[in-house]
Amino acid sequence: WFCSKTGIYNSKYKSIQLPQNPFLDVVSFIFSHKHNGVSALIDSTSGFSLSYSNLHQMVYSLGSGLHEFGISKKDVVLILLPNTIFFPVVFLGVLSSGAIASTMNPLSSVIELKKQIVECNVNLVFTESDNVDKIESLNIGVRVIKVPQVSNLGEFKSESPQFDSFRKLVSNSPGSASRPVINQQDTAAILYSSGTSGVSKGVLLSHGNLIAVVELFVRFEALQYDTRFPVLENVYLASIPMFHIYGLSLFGMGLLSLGTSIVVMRKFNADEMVRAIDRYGVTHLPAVPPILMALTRAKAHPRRNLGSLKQVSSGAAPLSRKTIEDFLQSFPHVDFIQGYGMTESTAVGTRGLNTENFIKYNSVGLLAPNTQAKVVNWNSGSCLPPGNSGELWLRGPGIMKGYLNDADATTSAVDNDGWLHTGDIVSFDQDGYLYILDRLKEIIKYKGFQIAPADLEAALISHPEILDVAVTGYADAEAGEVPMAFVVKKPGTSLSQEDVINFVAGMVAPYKKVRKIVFTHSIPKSAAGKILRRQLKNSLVSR
Ligand code: AYL
Repeated sequence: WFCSKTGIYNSKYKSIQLPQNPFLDVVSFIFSHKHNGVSALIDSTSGFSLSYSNLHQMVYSLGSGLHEFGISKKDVVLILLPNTIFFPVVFLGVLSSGAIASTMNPLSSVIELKKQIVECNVNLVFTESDNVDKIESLNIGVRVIKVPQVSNLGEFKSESPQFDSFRKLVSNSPGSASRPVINQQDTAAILYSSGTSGVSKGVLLSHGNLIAVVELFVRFEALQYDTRFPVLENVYLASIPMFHIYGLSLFGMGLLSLGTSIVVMRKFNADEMVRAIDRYGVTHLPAVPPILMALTRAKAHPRRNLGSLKQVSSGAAPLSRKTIEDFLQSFPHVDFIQGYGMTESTAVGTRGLNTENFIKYNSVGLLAPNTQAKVVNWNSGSCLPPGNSGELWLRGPGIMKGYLNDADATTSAVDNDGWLHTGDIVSFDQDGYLYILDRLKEIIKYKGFQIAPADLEAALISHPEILDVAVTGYADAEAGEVPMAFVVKKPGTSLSQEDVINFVAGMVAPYKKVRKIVFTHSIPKSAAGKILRRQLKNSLVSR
């Protein structure tokens, strides 16, 4: 699996034959897998559910009905929704129409919304009532389809006119309109990520990329575990968001090809999570580090059972050894694994695999099938063998098409040979297991969410009393990191730390808020004008 001549790490798994037909879309691929699953998506608070046949009918109905809203192939539809059983309906419906889905955190600010709508040239937005005003305030004439909240389904069923469009879209009999021809190379989704530097950018993912994650991550893992955890008996809890690639791969796509049931939580909340696990007999919980901590705390509660859990996985951010140990002490019988991926690799990367006598909790696991890696010394460019640390490069069918309207960023992220330069510092061990050691790139990870320092710097510098600024991450036990800003004030101004925090809070989604401010006299920069973030971080230690 490691070739010392080329410096390439190959997956230890046998490669999987991906569909060869160039005219294939991910929705047809997902629904081409037959299974006997009944309940597809269950709302955690009300218990309201969509069966697999409901899902199939609604997806194709929505897909064929969208042309009545002026949507044709390659138009961009924004999905501005929290986790809801309707998220996969809208996402897959949009894709089956040949249009492109762009996803976004529904708590985004008006400024962030406008940026994405304009950049992606969005034609139509699906959202819930609470966001309609925000979109209308932009005054850019984009059409909005209101999606009912599951907690208010009564209103939907009582034929309230506000949901006419949605009702009409999901209740056509599918098959009435002919389906467009979609090529695997066609763009299917635009998700946002900053990559290794700069502001957040649209990541263009093709139908082929999405087919890759369905097959190489989600189906592969579930089928590998099938003898221990039979796929049709699995009940997943969707507490991580579907607008992000991790939740989208699982709950918006891959698991829906397997017939498992997914309990959907609108937003992460520790008490509700625990209630939902016991109420629905949840067996599988894909998580991020803070969710793991919340589970460990919940287990201490004598009235909670949580005995149904069979597998918990963590990804999207570093996990401390202590968090893993505490978790395992509370849940000795739960299979725990880590996974690693990026938006730019469509979440295809590595996943842990435990067998009875072979367990490596601290590792993020083995390379997915059909996936290759290199570990590259960032000074010399040489490729390193197991046991050495360097930057991880990834190659395989999950690697994105590129960034939207940004050829320069694309070429610096994916080189001519197809290698994605991840910006993560890693090493492989002698068994081919990967360890994430550090980050070369700028992004801040707050509870697994990405925050681009450049986005916050742009917001801060627009303040009339701020001369210069640099943003970096500050270690936090619960969130992993929180954004911290070094601010140079204009002389003679009375700006307080609180003023700065409130100023940014008005411009960005709540999770992106700057939570710590340090006033300083100057920002260290390289000769080329690049902010020296490490130096700034280190300066804190020596203060
Ligand atoms: P993005 N440990 C440490 N850092 C991680 C891990 C991990 N397990 N997983 C992701 N990261 C960091 O685009 C790393 O810096 O996608 C990486 O470059 O929001 C960055 O997060 C990517 O952030 C999977 C597959 C989780 C995918 C994911 C989440 C992908 C997050 C589990 O099996």
